[in-house]
Amino acid sequence: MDRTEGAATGARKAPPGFTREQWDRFERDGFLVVEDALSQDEIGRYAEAIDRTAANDPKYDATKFYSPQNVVERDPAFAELIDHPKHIGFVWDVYGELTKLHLSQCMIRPTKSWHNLWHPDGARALPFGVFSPRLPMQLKVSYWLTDLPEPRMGNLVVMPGSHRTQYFEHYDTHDSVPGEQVVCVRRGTMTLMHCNTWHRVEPNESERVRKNVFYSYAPSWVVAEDRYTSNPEWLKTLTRERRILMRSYGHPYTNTKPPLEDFPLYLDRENGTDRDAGRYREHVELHRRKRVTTVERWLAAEASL
Ligand SMILES: O=C(O)CCC(=O)C(=O)O
Repeated sequence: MDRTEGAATGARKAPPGFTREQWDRFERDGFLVVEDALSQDEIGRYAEAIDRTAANDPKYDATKFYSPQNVVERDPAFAELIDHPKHIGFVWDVYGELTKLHLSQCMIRPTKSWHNLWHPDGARALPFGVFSPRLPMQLKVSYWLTDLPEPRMGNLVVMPGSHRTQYFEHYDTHDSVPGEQVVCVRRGTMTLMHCNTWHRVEPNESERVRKNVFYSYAPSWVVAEDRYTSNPEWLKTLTRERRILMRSYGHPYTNTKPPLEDFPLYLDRENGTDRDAGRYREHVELHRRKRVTTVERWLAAEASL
């Protein structure tokens, strides 16, 4: 039986995610740019949240690179970004019902501050890509809150297609490499990066201070990057989806097998159902059912061609 069961949990349909063309580009490059994702109001609100966070932090030094983590707990504007409708559907297309916020971070990159060497995200000694050579075990969303029209403004630099290799000659250097993409963006742009994509950061030789946020997502069973669990009082202030996405479980294995009340995270965006029709006998409970992700469906269709 095909059921629509949002009413019991208050679950909502998943917001829009990848178009097929966007997914193909993301798979090809390990990187995707979506311009004008944020309104001017949102750009202002999130930039102000970064300024507030810095102003409230005794460790902040305006001359230095600043990148606090688990910022969702520091400011309501950052909590709002946990499931921002401009990106959460993209993430859900990959991680489906086990989506977790892996890291929330804001960044300030002033003139001549420290900048990263070439690296992929995640484990180095045995990278995520060894186990998951195609799908990202971690997906990094960024909202760019400063115009970065030219190189040497503290831009992110990616090597398109490099997510398919475990080795990169320029690892741990600042080398400028033929074929690299210096990410020059208008504020309000969203980018999505595959964790295996090799990337570095340009020096900031401009007078402009770069501000952005990074929100990474992963399957719930990958250990989060910036916390063990979240403050229970703070969790109570969140909406249902945001609370689930934090995956603040008292026992570690619950990340692998979340409880029934955390399902569905979202209803199917097309037909509003909480389960895939015709897969299981009726008695199998929702949290014990595998549900096919959008990306999985696309890969399966490709494989059967
Ligand atoms: O700041 C950036 O553009 C990228 C930072 C980075 O390399 C990282 O967080 O892994």
